Amino acid sequence: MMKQVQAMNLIRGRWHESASGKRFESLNPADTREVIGTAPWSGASDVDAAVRAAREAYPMWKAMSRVKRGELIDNLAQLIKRDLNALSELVTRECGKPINEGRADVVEALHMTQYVAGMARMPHGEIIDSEIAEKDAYILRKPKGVVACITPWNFPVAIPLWTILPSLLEGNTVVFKPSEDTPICGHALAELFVEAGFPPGVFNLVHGPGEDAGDPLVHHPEVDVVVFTGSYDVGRYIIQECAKLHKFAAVEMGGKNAVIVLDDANLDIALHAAILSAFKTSGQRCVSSNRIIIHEKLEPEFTPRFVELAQRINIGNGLREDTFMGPLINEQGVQKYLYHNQKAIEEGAEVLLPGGVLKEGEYQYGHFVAPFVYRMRHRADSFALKEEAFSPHVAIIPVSDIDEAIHVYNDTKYGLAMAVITEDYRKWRYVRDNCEFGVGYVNLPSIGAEVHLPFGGVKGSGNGHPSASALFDAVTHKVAFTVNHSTEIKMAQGLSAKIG
Ligand code: UN1
Repeated sequence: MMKQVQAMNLIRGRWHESASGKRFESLNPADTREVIGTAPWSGASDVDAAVRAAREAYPMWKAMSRVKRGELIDNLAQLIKRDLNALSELVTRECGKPINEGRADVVEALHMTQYVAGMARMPHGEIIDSEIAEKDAYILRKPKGVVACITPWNFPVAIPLWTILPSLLEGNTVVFKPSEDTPICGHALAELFVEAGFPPGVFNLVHGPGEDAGDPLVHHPEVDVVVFTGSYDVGRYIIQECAKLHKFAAVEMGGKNAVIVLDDANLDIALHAAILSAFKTSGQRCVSSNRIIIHEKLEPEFTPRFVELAQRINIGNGLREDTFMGPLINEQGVQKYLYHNQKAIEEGAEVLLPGGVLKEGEYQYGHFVAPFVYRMRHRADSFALKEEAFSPHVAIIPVSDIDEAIHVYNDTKYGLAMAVITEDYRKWRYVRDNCEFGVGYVNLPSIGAEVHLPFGGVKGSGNGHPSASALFDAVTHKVAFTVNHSTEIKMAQGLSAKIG
């Protein structure tokens, strides 16, 4: 058993306990007898100290050259590379996903770090002509101030860096609140920020649950921007609270994504894409697909093969290289999975794989569940077909043509990821133009986005401010700036500049 980590809050470059002195445990979801570590249970006064530190560091940080800020981010990239294996293992132990996925999480974090460091030397504004020859006009970007980054457990290294790094490069300072399910990954990241040489107060971290630490952070008057990735309910609450306080929020929420298999699909690609979309990360990505929408002509051949593959999936401790599916994150995750399965049965699902909680042998101390697969025609009033299950819960939904496939895809409150399987460019183009999503794929799974693309959805999946490479837009103001180099004032739009 590895040594337990004593995570701390990081405020103004120093490690702190919470004011209450209370701590909470982070357990390994594959074996809850293993305590990965403990973290301070923070409240409003800890949040206040972190936000004040960020506010005080802001003038110094935004005055620093953007290229210098980029160099600190490059230092961080070197450290992530150095610690890649240790971080990957920590991700797997703390959030349960298989080691190959733990590694992909850290590699994705590294890619984001390299991308943002490189952006430091890229053009950062635009020169644009004025109507008046003697005026030079520019579009500049200015930072917004203090950014609160509130992130989920399922990508405990990558998603924090999607949001923290663009904020920092642009000259904002940051207060980071990692998920209470993965505080030790958050702590490991904070240690690297310190080692990389970021000045005190530029990057701060407070641990704790949403109600006690997240809520005061969202409401703090000195926080200018809230960037959140997580559930629909919390995201919606954050948007509403920020609107009342006149502060900016960029939120990424859930999805009820789908793989759409059209009548001309290559069946092997369809099967492979469907299995990866449904079961990687045990269905716990916001881009996981709970739905396979398939043309009824192919469905009878597809379904038995899909069920056979789903049955063969290796479920176990993620530290084993041959594990395909690790545990769910916690008991609430298991309850949510069971609730969705029960709802599907009540709504008339034809159950093809009964799934269920695994408790025998090596599963005894973890939150392991098996794939639940069912066939069901779409129903507008269904809960199971329309609400996110965040678990290996998969509906196979037969449809009679491409228009019905598009209608079914769109008939949820979400609009995040969409994958279509077809050999026909006219068909994928039609699907692309008529489905509502933010991340789309052809002949691929609905998972697997890369950091230099925007990441975000429409409808209930987001509020129009995508993350990853697109986050630069959320954490900067585009400023118009015009300079007159004549000795006279001349106005645009033919407006007279004469006085009297
Ligand atoms: C998430 O699903 O929560 O597209 C983020 C992917 C990853 C990121 C997923 N690059 O699967």
